[in-house]
Amino acid sequence: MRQKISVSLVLPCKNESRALQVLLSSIPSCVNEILVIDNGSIDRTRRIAKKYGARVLTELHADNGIGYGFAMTRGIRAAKGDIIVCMDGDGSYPTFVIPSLMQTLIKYKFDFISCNRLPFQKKRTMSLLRMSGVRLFNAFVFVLFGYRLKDALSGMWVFRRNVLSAISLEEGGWNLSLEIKLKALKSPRVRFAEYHIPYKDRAFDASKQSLLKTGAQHLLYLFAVRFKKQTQSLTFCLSFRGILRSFLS
Ligand SMILES: Nc1nc2c(ncn2[C@@H]2O[C@H](COP(=O)(O)OP(=O)(O)OP(=O)(O)O)[C@@H](O)[C@H]2O)c(=O)[nH]1
Ligand SMILES: [Mg+2]
Repeated sequence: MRQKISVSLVLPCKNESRALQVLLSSIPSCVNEILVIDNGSIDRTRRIAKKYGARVLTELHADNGIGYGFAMTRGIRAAKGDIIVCMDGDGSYPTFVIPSLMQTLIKYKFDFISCNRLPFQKKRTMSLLRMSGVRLFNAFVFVLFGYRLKDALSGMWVFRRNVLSAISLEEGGWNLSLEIKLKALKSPRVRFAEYHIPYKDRAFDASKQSLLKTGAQHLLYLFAVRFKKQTQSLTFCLSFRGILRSFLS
């Protein structure tokens, strides 16, 4: 008899009560466990999450006020499912694609699927600045690492639990999104694919994003990772990055 595969959904959330309510009312039945990782929300995020049966975890670590990566990593480590789905809790990523993502992962024996928002099928569904940023970082990832991604900055991905033994997650802020994809791509044990999804800009609550600041942090991260071996001066790279990051904050 074939064993049922369990699925965990990991949602980092900070003050997302309205979006979370909409998101949690549209979870497909293949999801067995929902984890909401809160980082000091002062709205009804925790209450809404509990109302819909989610496990609510608290992760108070933050990097210049942003705890996205810490929260995501905490949720990933706590998830019990054989397959782990990660996405923003702001309702901008589609929950209805989860069943077909599962099928694709299983049918084609992929280990990690990153969900690409670009190219848009119909009209553009994100700001011009954000879209240009995604294209720019796709190009950086290609030039620096040779990986051709359609969406290097996607906030939705799905992977098998065994991927966690092949990669280590260290980035606490927005860079986690780049880190997890680059590490999965780099690992010879991880079969990686991209899967096209529809995307819409957030409809509720305030964004925690500062696009230019995050863009600068992504850039520093990519260069630090790319050149740490060649220069043999990781300490220098990281402290330089540290100085620049505190300057940018
Ligand atoms: N737990 C936790 N979640 C966070 C933190 N910062 C952001 N998030 C969540 O991470 C997800 C992504 O953040 P967003 O603000 O949507 O960032 P974005 O998608 O780049 O930008 P917008 O959609 O335009 O706001 C959302 O679910 C946020 O609530 C944080 O410090 N802690
Ligand atoms: Mg968002």
